[in-house]
Amino acid sequence: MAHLGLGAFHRAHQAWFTEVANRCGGEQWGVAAFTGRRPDAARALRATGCRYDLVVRGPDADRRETVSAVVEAHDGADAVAWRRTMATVAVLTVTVTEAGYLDDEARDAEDVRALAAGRLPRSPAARIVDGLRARLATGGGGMAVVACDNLDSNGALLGRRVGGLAGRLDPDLADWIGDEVSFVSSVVDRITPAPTDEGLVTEPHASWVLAGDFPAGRPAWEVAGALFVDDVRPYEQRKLWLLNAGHSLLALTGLPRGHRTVADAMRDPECVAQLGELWDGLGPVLPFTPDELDRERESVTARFANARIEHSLAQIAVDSALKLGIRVLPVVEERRRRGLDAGRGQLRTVAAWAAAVRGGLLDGPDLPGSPADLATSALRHLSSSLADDPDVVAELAELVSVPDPTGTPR
Ligand code: CS2
Repeated sequence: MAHLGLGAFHRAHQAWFTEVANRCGGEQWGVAAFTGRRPDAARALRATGCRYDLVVRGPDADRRETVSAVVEAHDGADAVAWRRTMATVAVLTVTVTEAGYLDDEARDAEDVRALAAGRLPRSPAARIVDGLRARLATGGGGMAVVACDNLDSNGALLGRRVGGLAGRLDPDLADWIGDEVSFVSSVVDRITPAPTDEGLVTEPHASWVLAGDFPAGRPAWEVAGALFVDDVRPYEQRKLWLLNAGHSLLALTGLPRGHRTVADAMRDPECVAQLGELWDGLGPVLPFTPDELDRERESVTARFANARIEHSLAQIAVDSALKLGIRVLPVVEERRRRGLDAGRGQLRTVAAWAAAVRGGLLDGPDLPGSPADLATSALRHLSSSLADDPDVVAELAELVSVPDPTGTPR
């Protein structure tokens, strides 16, 4: 199998699932991994023969595991290795962050020109088109592309991006992709902070829920706990709206309160109360019973509170505007569709983002000063439809005007 986006998360998640599947005997799989944005990651991994240790850090103790499922590490710009690999693998897994799924007309046009000229394009979707074209040219059959980033219907979205770009290049290639390549949606979960001198630290919890076909086979990831389902949506919404939105809330409200890590923020009763308020907003919109949601809240609370994991709030705050559009605004939209208010915890997260941008803590658009204008322009930036809802604007305006003890509105 191949992987695009070699980073800490891949090594702690998909590579680890493959490692555990291999350990149980049966078919042995290896990963040829390609970096997305950091060629140095491939060099560093090659230096250890692609083997590495994971420090699995529970609340009380560590466990060390050696992973040897990654068998090749390549600079993502190595077109020869990419095409050779994509011609033969059964599965490609992808972790390219939320930003990797964005379409951008100028970049897409440049990518289509690069593809037409036989050069390796820049965006992940266009790279996949390049690899699939090499596969078709050498007579390769169908394969699976598994999206592993924190977005709603990630596989379907990636499939549309790849199909759209392929169609602009070569309709026959687009038809072949449509017929033979399966875009699998998946929900991934394992808290893995950016590695430090101490190496690659991850939490004990690891989950993976997948929906889609694997026309050329796959590792037996289920032995490591992966779940194969018909529809990932309920799992995806629960993960994005509860855990990931919780992370964003803690980052955006915790940073201005002087906290550095998720666990630090979890020691602040105010942050914990806001997290509870955010999660209370999910009850009416998630297809799980109150008991199931309570259990999930408890489990995520314990994971966030694991003080032996140093998960930096600044790392989570990166790309906040994009993340809120995926983790928080869909909840507001769903609540409004059901005739409910916007959700106070959800709007508090938006207000915290607006305050952080205005206070220069985060990069973002120019936001005007008065609460009503600020609320409208923040919403306009994050979600085109909500800014036209006067109730949502009014509720948000009320929250952005509340000053916190450090003097930053939140
Ligand atoms: C986090 C995620 O950085 C972030 O935005 O919310 O990386 C989170 O740690 C993972 O999705 C956990 O599975």
